[in-house]
Amino acid sequence: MTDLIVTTYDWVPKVPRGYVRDLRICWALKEAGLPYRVETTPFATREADHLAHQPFAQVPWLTDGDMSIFESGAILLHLGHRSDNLLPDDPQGRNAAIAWVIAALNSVEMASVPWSLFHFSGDVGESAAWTRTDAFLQSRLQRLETVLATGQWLAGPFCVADILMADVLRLVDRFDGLAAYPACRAYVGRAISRPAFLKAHAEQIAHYEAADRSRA
Ligand SMILES: N[C@@H](CCC(=O)N[C@@H](CS)C(=O)NCC(=O)O)C(=O)O
Repeated sequence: MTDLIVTTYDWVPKVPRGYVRDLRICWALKEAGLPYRVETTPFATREADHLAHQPFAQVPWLTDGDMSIFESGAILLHLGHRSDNLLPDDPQGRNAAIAWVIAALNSVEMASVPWSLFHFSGDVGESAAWTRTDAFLQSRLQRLETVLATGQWLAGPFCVADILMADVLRLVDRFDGLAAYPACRAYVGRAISRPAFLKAHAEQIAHYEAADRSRA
């Protein structure tokens, strides 16, 4: 019996499928070869039990025995301590990986999420707000392009920082936002051609298709 449980929604609309953040966790678990199972929480209602695990009523969260951990970055770092496939074990490599985990979330995703929201709402015309948001993301991508042009992965070997950064950039690529950044795009391509990503992605799509069938 496995003690690692990833909780995600029981159902989501079609648009976010393949991008729900439990994928980051399942991808990492597969990279590490750690057994786990997926449980669900209602999408339609956010009950007290959900808030007890995730204070913003979001997903994912991970249960590891008696511990419950929320925030995809925190979960990935937790898992990193269980597998050298996820975090290098030398101090320099480990610190670099942790720095890139935080950079993916706090320097790149901080710019990419508002940028993506403009795209989801189709509001990418001439407004000052869009122009500012786009410029913010471009400034991050320009720097990242230089970094990714010089190495295959962010911190030496593939690690949780690459899971996060590739997942963040994958959403930008969905709206063709990496067209001017060939190194970023090639990096995403390398990451998402890994068997662990392909399996985690296929399982997320299948999970929500099964949910559609049980609602029909
Ligand atoms: N910072 C959180 C973000 C979690 C998040 O945005 N989850 C989305 C699914 S990918 C969600 O639950 N959205 C529904 C909502 O915010 O109500 C993390 O990385 O875990």
